[in-house]
Amino acid sequence: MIVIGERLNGQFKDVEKAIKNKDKKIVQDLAIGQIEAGADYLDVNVGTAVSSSEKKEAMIWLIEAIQEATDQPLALDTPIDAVMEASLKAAKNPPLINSTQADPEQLEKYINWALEYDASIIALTMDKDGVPNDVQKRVALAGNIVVAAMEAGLPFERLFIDPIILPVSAIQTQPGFVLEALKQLQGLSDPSPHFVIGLSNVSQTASENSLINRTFLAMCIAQGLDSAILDPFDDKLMDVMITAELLLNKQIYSDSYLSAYRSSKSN
Ligand code: THG
Repeated sequence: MIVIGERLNGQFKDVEKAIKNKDKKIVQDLAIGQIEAGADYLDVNVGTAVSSSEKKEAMIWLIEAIQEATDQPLALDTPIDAVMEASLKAAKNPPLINSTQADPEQLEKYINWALEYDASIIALTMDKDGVPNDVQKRVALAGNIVVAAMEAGLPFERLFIDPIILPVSAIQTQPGFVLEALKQLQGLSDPSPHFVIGLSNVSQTASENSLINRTFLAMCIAQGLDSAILDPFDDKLMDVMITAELLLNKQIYSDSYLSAYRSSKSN
């Protein structure tokens, strides 16, 4: 699994406060901690910590604070074009663009940025009409995304398709749609793109969020999910992720497979 640590997001109170107070230590501790817990990328999102006009400055401050502590690649998480472009310029190592929607013009612009900056890219199976309320449109938009990547010459190893999970507390049919879309999208192209979700969305406003997250993660991995934006500090979640991959024969079994996986990540 390609793990994208979700914790450097202004949605979290500690990060919001750090952005407002320009407290680098909190940011840097979260960066190092997530890497030690198994994050391959660090998602960076200012959230609602600052007003729209201050988002670019806040994002650059966050990126620079993180990069003083680590060279781990970043997932640049912003829906604003100007903030994305400035973030791409600020990122030291080839980042992951998070994200573009599947409308042709935005896809073309963002895929061209991925090529220009040597970046990878997450493309969402949604367009200007919003998140599809079914499987079929998700699959159709994923097809458009793959064609756009192919036409632009972006290698599929650098393409992540996100079928978008919404909170189960709000729309209970959505998790099933995501699972079925993942299933239908296997074998979409050879080689396959990656498949990613923002896992914690599924449990937003629910009280059993950790349980819901880890159950849904196991189900998605069984349908071919190979990357997730998640909380790497949730040990039970990470255990489920590692065990799901073991059961799919993607890790070698030994009695100490959990610690073997973790030490392979920290080396
Ligand atoms: N797809 C892609 N990127 C994404 C998402 C996605 N980026 C953002 C988001 N979704 C993934 N990250 C989070 C981070 C936090 C939460 C959910 C998803 C979350 N936060 C708590 C809340 O809002 O209730 C904060 C709780 C707290 O402070 O402890 O749930 O889908 N490509």
